[in-house]
Amino acid sequence: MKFYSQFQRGLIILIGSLLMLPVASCKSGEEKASSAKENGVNPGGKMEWWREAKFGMFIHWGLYAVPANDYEWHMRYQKKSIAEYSQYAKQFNPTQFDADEWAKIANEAGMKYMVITTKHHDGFALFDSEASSYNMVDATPFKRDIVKELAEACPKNDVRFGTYYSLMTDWGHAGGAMGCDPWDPAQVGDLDTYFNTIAFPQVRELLTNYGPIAELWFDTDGPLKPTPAQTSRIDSLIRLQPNMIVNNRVVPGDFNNAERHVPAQAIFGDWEACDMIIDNSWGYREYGPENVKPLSELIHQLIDVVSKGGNLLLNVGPKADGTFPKESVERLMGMGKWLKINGEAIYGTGRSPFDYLPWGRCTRKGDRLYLHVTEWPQDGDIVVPMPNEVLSASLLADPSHNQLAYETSKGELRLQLPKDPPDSIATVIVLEVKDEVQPVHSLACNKPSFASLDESKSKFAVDSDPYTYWDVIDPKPAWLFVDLGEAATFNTVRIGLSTGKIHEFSVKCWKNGSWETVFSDSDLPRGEYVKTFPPVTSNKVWFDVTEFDSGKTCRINSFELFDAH
Ligand code: JFZ
Repeated sequence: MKFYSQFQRGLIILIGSLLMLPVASCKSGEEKASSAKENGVNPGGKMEWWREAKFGMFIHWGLYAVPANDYEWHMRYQKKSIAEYSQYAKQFNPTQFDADEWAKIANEAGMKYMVITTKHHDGFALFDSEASSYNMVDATPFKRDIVKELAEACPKNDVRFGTYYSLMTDWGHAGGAMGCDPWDPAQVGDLDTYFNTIAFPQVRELLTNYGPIAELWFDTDGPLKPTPAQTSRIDSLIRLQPNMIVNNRVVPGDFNNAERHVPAQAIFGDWEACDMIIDNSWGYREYGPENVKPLSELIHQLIDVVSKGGNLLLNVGPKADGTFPKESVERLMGMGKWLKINGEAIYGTGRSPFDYLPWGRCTRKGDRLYLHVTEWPQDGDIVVPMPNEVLSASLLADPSHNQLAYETSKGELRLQLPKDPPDSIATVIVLEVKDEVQPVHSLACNKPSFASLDESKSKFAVDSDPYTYWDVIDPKPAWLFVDLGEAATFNTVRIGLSTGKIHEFSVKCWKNGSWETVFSDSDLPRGEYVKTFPPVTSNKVWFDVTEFDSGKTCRINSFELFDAH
């Protein structure tokens, strides 16, 4: 350890002990038992069905299904000209496409809505468009309006219909690729002209010709944002469908978005995670069995997202012949089967009052807690960190509601489970409890903190908001220090990284006048990282980041400590 950092640490501890910084309370205290309230949003309005729905189908389909490599970014990755890439339209003849079949699969999977790429970045529209003949009806031998057929089939199958539209990016029309570097002279043009002649008219077509649009998912391939004038044009288009829910990627929308990772912490407000069944590809590409995510991973992700207050939009990339990859259908049927039994613990539920549970996740509806046990306990017991009186405890899958044995002591509930899990992927226990369940947060929540750089941001790693962050920046080692005040016992560290690469890191605690290493580890994954260790008791914790990619932003959204068992 270099003298410099030792010295700095001593100084920080001194300052930390001297300054009794005002600390905002993590307890909101008045979390009421309604899904909207638990998720930190106002009940009612157009979001209601969406908050109940929890699970939707994302579909990425377009010309890129023909080459079936480099997925939906094929055109840009291969630097194909518009003239070259548009040749795929002549081969795009999905004779096996059956809108009713797709909607039926979504329904059987337990999905309540569908969002399809009506036009992705390549600029090719799956719908009949007056604004551009580069569309399914005018440019392919198939000549059918995919969007119309799905918009009609979805409601018949109890699935709401939504549209994805790449608004800021269109590599297939002049001006639409100005947000990235155009690679074909035919792409060069004026962005405003593209908006006025292609994007805005097409969005108008989508919002007027296809009945109610449940969700509109605007996209961009980069950082390009609309100007205020463009935003007001977009707003007036959105008003064509006042009940439509809009994502926030391009304009300030109705919900937040988490793409291909679930943050470690729960998110307040309405949010949606999107992810894929076949790894690393939204649009269809050739894949191997190792690319298909296991059913357990997909079910766990759905539970994780819902327990953190969000919806999951799970992607299918159909093949050029119009069918879903068979493994995708298998996984979807598996999810539907699980939801048929356990749907009560998903639909219409709100986020967990417990920020971390070592054996699984929790969702909540009214005075009911749903415990989703994903790690079946070796000793047969699970602990719920609450003192509430239990009125009933049974397995959700058990129609006779046989009561589980439990005991309460020291403010905790200990439930005795059957020896073997009734469902090896996730078994749900329904608890009916008296009184409101109080939230249990990280021991580090809103405690005074310091960091190497950027000092002013360290508090964002220990607040309860996963959207705020502390960026790990040079010089190395970068570090974050948390002063717990009173000594606390903890056996779990959870870290949420959203971007960048952290190669080497360790957590230390202050013990008998020196820093003791609690653990060291390498390759911090994106999303949720959890490390458990024998309980340690300390009042000061140090998170050291010794090796990281300085070139790319390494963003720590959360650093949490729990005493979990
Ligand atoms: C975009 C598209 O480029 C991609 O092809 C796909 O459609 C996906 C769902 O959305 O990709 C993004 C957009 C935003 C982020 C990451 C990938 N982001 O904000 O992290």
